[in-house]
Amino acid sequence: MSKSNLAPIPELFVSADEAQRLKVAAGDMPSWDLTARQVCDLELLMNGGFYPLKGFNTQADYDNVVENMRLADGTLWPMPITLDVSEKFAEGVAPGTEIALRDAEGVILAVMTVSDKWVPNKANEAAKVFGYGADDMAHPAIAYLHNVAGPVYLGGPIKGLQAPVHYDFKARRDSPNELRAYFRKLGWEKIVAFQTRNPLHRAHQELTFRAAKEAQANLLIHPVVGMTKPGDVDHFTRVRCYEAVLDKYPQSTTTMSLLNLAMRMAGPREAVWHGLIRRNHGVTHFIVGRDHAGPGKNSQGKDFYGPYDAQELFTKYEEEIGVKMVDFKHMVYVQERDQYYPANEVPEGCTVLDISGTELRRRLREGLDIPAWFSFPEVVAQLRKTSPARDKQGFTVFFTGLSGSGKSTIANALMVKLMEMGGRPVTILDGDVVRKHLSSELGFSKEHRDINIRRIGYVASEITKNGGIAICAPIAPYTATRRAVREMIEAYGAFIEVHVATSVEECEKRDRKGLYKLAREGKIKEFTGISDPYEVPTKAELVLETAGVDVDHCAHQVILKLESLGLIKA
Ligand code: PPS
Repeated sequence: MSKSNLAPIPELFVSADEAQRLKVAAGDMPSWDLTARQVCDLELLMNGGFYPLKGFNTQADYDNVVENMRLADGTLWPMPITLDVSEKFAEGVAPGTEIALRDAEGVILAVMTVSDKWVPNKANEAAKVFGYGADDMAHPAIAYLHNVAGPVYLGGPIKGLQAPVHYDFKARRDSPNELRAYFRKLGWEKIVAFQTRNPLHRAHQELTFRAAKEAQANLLIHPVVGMTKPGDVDHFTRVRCYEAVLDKYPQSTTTMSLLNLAMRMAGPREAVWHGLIRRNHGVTHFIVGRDHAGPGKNSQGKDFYGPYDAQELFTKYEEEIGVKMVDFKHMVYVQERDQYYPANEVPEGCTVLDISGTELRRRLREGLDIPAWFSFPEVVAQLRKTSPARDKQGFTVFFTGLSGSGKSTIANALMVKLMEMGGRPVTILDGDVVRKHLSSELGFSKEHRDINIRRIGYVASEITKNGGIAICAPIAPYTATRRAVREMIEAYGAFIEVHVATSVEECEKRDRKGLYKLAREGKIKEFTGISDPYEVPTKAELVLETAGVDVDHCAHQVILKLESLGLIKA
C-alpha cells in the first residue's frame, strides 16, 4: 500500500466501432433521460472511478450493499449506485431489454442491459445506508431518496459509448486513468488526496501540506464538482478559489483535479466510498477529517454522525480499501507567532484566532473585513464576487393589493428613489404592463392569474439572481402562489412582500379606471374584491395603509424597510 499501483484500471467504454453500432441500434431501444445525479454516477461507472462496479447495482448487489456494505460477491462497496426510474418507464422494460441512457440534451452516453427491476424499500435503505429513519428529511440524501428518486430501480451491466461532455474547466478534469498516467509520468509513487466541497483557506493549505509532508507523499487536491450539499458555494467559484491556492504550495509537489462525484453526505459510509474512489484514481493516502462528509444537523438539531465515526469506519476497512488514512489535523492560527499550529500543539499562553463558517458568511454578507491570516486575498476576492455584500445583492420588492389600491403608483415612486441612489439596475414589473407584454393571452381565472404571477416571479428571480432590483406590482390574490414566488426568489436574494392594504371600499370610491363600476354592473366578471377572492397576506414584510397618506411617504416606508434589512445603505 505504500506505493501506488499505477497500472491502468478497467473502464466500461466499448470500442469506437461498437459505440457507433450501438448508437444506431439505440434508436429502437427504450430511452431513459438521466437525472443530474445519474449522469455523475454513470461518468464514474464508465471511467473506472467506481471500479469494480460493471453497471448500476443489480438487486442482489443492492441488497448486500445496503445490509452489509458489500457487493453480492463479497467485495467491499458501501454505497448503492442505483438507476431509479418512474413506474411508467419501468413498465415498458422487461429484464433482458437493452435501454439507452441519455444526458439532458438527449446524447446517448451508454447502453444498459437490464437484468433486474425491483421496487426498493426506501425506508430500509435510508436507515441502513444513512443511519436514520425515513422521516429525517434534514439529511439531503434521505430527502433525495424520498422526494426525487424514482420508485423503481433498474440494474444491469453498462456499455459506455461516451463520457458526459463538460464545457467548464476541461483541463482540470481527469479520469482515473488520466490521473494514473500523470502520476506515472511525474514518477509520483506516494500520493495523498484531499477531498473537499468547500473553498480552501489558509488552515486547509497548512493541513494538506503538513499531511503530505508527514506521509512523505505528493499532494492531490481532489475537490468534488458534481453534486455537493445543497447551499454550498457553487463549483465555478470554488475552482477559481482552488486555483489561487494551488500557487501557494511548493512547485511540483501538488496538483489538483476535479471529481464529478455526486456526494450523498453519508458520513462514515461516504468516507469509505471516497477512499475506494481515490484508490481507483491511483492515490495511496487519503485525508479523513472530523465529521467527514457529514450533512450537518438532523431534525433534532444534533449532528447526524459522531465526529470520529468516519475515521473509525475507514480505519476498520483500511486494508480492503487499499488506501491509508491520514488524520486531518485541526489547524489553528496563533496570533503571537503569526503561524498555524495543530490545535493540540499550541504553545502555552498564546492566543488562538479562528473564524467559523457562519462568521465568514456574515462577514461576506455585510461586506466586513476578512483578515489575511484567515484566507488568501485572491480567495476572498473570488468569494466576494459571488457573494457580494447585501447592499450589492439583487432583491425583489413584491407589492400586492387590490386593483386601484395604489400599488403601481407607489412602485413607480420607489423605482425613481432607487434609481436616484444608483448602483443597481431597477426593473418594474407592473400588473398592467406585464399583462400587455408577457401575459397578453391570459384572463382572470385562478389558473390564469397563477400563471401570470409565476411568470412575474420567474422574471424577478432572474433579475435578483443577476444582481438587479425587481419591483413587482400585480394584484397576486392567492397566498400559495405568492409563497411559491417567494421561494423562487429567495434562492437568489431577498424577497420583500409589501401589502398595499387599501380597503375595497376605498378602492371602489376612487375607482380610477372605472372598473369597479363595471364589475358591480356585472360587465367585468371575476373582479378581485367584488366577484373574486383576495387572500390578505399574513406574513408580509410591510403593510402600507394608504388612506390619507401621500405616495412619497408610502415609498419612503419601503426605503426604510430596505435600509433596515441592509439591502440599501442610508
Ligand atoms: S393578477 O390577479 O395578479 O393576475 O392581476 P394583475 O395581473 O395584477 O392584473 C390586474 C389589472 O388588470 C385589470 N383587470 C382586473 N383586475 C382584477 N380582476 C379582474 N377581473 C380584472 N380585469 C381587468 C385591472 O386594471 C388591474 O390593474 P391594477 O393596476 O391592479 O388596477
